[in-house]
Amino acid sequence: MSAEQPMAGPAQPAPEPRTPNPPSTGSGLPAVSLSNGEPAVNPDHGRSLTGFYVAIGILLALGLLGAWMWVAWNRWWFDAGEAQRRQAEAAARLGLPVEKVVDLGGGVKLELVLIPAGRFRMGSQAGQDDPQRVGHQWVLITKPFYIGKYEVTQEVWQKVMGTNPSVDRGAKNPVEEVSWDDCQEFLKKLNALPHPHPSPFGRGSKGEGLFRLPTEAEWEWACRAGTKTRFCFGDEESGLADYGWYDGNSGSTMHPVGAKKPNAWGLYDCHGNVWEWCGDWCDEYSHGWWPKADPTGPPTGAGRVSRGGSWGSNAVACRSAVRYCCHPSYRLYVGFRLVVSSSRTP
Ligand SMILES: [Ca+2]
Repeated sequence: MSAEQPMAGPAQPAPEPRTPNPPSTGSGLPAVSLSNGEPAVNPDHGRSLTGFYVAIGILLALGLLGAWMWVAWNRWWFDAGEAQRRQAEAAARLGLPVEKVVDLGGGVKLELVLIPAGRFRMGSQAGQDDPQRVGHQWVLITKPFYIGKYEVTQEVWQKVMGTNPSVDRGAKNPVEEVSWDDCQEFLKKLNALPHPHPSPFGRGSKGEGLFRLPTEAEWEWACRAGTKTRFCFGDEESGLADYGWYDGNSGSTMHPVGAKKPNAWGLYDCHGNVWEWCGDWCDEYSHGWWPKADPTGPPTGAGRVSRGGSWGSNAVACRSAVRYCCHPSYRLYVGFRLVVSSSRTP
């Protein structure tokens, strides 16, 4: 051993080869390697791509489902044939007639029409006049109800109250000059009438079967009869003269009920003749996407809602969505229409 020779140290382990055996791809085939020895194909790459495509597929399916639901949700309106089919179906399920006549005696009758449950968008839509009041609210009407085929007539008011406050007199004219508060007195007396019971539903423990004013939502649902247009018959004011009395055809006076065409559910004079009180206090619509079920308005307010316009209103004020808010003691040009609600679901 020479002095230049290094001293032998402890034995060093043999270095690992730079190119190990080709890693398995799991398929039994070796992965292709680059010159530095790293595999060119990540063994997890195929699974990652599969997961990516599955995720994209799920997202796409959810997107399509959401789009379909959005379209289906917004497509709430229907034509006259469908309106009548739903009305007949509701009557069959309840075992009640579409039209019900309540005899008050002395030849005075109340005629009622069954309105099915349903879903709609209440209020004005963009482009339907009255831009400062464009508003809407999704509403669910969860139970069918009966509503007056006509505005309450003077002979009906006279029969129940023994008086007639109207200025333009006529037995078949709608009663007018009645405040919201006056209507409450009328309802008390009507609901207290003795046997034969006037209610078509019979009475429940929570007020079902009693006559009352329609809610604002019930009124508009009944007036629209499946339409989303400005009027129950369409958008054109030129058609209004066939369906109601307004300042364009009334001759500045009211007219007997039922002289014009009904809507698809058989209601007369929803547009014009007299404004019609609803039960609700006035408030702004919620504008949200979450529907309100059988809304009854806010608990308090300054004015009660009336709907539909009168013989003295212009065509715009007679639209299905127009709402007019008045103090409960207000009387001018205002009458009302009766509702009887059911405790039964459709
Ligand atoms: Ca009316």
